[in-house]
Amino acid sequence: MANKYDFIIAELRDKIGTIIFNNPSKLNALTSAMLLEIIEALLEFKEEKARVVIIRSAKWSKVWSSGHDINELPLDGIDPLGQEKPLEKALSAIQTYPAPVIAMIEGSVWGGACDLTITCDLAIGTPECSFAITPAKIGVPYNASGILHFINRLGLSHAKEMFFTGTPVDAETALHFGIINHIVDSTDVETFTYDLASKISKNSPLSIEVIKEQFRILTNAHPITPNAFEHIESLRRKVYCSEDYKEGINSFKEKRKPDYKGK
Ligand code: YXS
Repeated sequence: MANKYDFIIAELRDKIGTIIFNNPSKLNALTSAMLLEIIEALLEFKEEKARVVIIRSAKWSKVWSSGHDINELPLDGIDPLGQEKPLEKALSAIQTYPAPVIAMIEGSVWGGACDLTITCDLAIGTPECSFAITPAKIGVPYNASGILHFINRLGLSHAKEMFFTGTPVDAETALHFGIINHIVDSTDVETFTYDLASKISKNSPLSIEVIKEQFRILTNAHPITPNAFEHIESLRRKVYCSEDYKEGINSFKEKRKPDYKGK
């Protein structure tokens, strides 16, 4: 499979697909262009009937991904995390991919990339990996589907601690919180991850596909009333139309600490 992408490398071997982030100059920030390439690569793997997909950064990465490209966060009153956005579409593509997607983590993981990690079915991290979900740091009103990913994966109290503090958790804590399934030394993490993928790839793809879809349906089975949804959206709109939202993004761009006023 010839690699035709600019910001990722896509490989397929023995029914195992691999997506390698390849935008080191931006610390693998999840730009729209990179996210659309991830979606396209997953479609390719689906056509090739890849039975497992591994998403990773280059070997020995210090930063797995610095999260959503902050320069692409809108400042004009548009929802930064609307369902039509490439990040949400990529998360949905991972959730609906008809086989397990495994995140192999080397380095630090930030914001939307942390959501991407826990949206994958499994995650393997090295002892040096860390994870931070950062909307509170940047003043972003995270969305309900993203918060549900964290509740489902980490449980309420761990999810609340990560969202409210916005600070990175280390590999041991990430294992305790359920973000990662295993901690494996950097020298062995590739062998471990591909052995795991190979084991899965030899099981029944039809059975795994329907089991994964049941996990997705059952974990998303949180019916809320239209009023509740509209209430959430009106609260979120107040935040992404606030001065504090602009302050969070501008302070990052100006490389200074934000001064939030609560309005
Ligand atoms: O100064 P230059 O032009 O070289 O650019 C710097 C950074 O501005 C840039 N950069 C980013 N640009 C856009 N979006 C990003 N997420 C981003 N992260 C970094 O990359 C160049 C090198 O960064 P620098 O000098 O800070 O590197 P470092 O090695 O000292 O520090 C690496 C990090 C990752 C610890 C640091 O760059 C950092 O804290 N980045 C922001 C991580 C973060 O908060 N990401 C969340 C993005 S917002 C998001 O994902 C969601 C919307 S939410 O917030 O809701 O979760």
